[in-house]
Amino acid sequence: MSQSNLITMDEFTIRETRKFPQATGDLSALLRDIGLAGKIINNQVRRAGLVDILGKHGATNVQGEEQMKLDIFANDTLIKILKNSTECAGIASEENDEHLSYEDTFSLNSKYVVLFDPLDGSSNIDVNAPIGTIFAIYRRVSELGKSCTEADFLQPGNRLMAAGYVIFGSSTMLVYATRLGVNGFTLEPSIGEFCLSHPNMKCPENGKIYSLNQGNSIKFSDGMQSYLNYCMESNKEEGRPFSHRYIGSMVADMHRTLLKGGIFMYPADKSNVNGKLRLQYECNPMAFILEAAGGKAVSGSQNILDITPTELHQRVPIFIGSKKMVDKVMEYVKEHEPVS
Ligand code: P6P
Repeated sequence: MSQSNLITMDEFTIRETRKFPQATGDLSALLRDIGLAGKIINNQVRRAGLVDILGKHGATNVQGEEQMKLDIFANDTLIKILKNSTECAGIASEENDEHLSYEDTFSLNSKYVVLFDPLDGSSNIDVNAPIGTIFAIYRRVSELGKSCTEADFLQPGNRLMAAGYVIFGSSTMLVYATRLGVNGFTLEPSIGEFCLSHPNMKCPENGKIYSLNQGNSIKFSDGMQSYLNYCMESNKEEGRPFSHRYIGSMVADMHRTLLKGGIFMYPADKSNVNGKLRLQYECNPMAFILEAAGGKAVSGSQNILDITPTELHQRVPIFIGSKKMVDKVMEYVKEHEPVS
């Protein structure tokens, strides 16, 4: 594609805004700011190994997970960029115990809040496997002109205005969803812009790839065990219908699922009764994206987007991807244990 045909993310979001005369362009500006943070983080990720940015930071986060230097860099970058944005009233991050309200006049009068996992999959950093930033954008429920409240960050996923991720993989892409659909933008390094490369992304209704950490299977419920047996038994038939793929980086596993179809699962198990992944800045944004692309996302007992959050860092089980595959695994889960 010649550079004259490139549509940058800014041009695209402005065009989308023009479809709605009453739209103010604030969301487009916020997405631009998140894109800027993504480019800055990308710069460090691409040079990891050459600069003193690899390895452990020497502290743990609220989850009790060891923080990597790049985790901290990504978190600090997002906090700074969104503080300088004129569209963000405050943030909540996987790396921060509490939400953060920006107190300058612009921010106090901004109508959006952003939740993010600044660098998901960071255990993959040192082995050069794909990692990513996940973000979720809500309209604040607290009063304009005043500080954000916790309620701004405990909204259900069905109240999301937009959600997306930046994947630092073989190329760097920003994928975001609004209620209008899902679009993907690839970073063109020569001009430093995210350019439209995957318009109107749709998740295939069915797929052949199941993605989960099989190492946990001994702790899975009978329903999950029976589903895995179904996948492996099916492979004895003519023409293997299933492949197992698991990168251990949610953004990478979800990007593949969105593009190729399949199902990603992080179920509850005997030692993690709520699974591992966090509702507000991992499961809800991914569920919003996949449902906007025609996929499905459930916790087992309900749609992810309908869960009313009670804690900022709460975890939920997740089954997400091609609608028919999610329905199939739920048949097994519900057959063996009527979910609450
Ligand atoms: P496990 C990365 O730490 C992460 O939060 C997700 O990106 C990933 O899907 C999951 O945890 C991997 O967890 O237990 O399989 O290592």
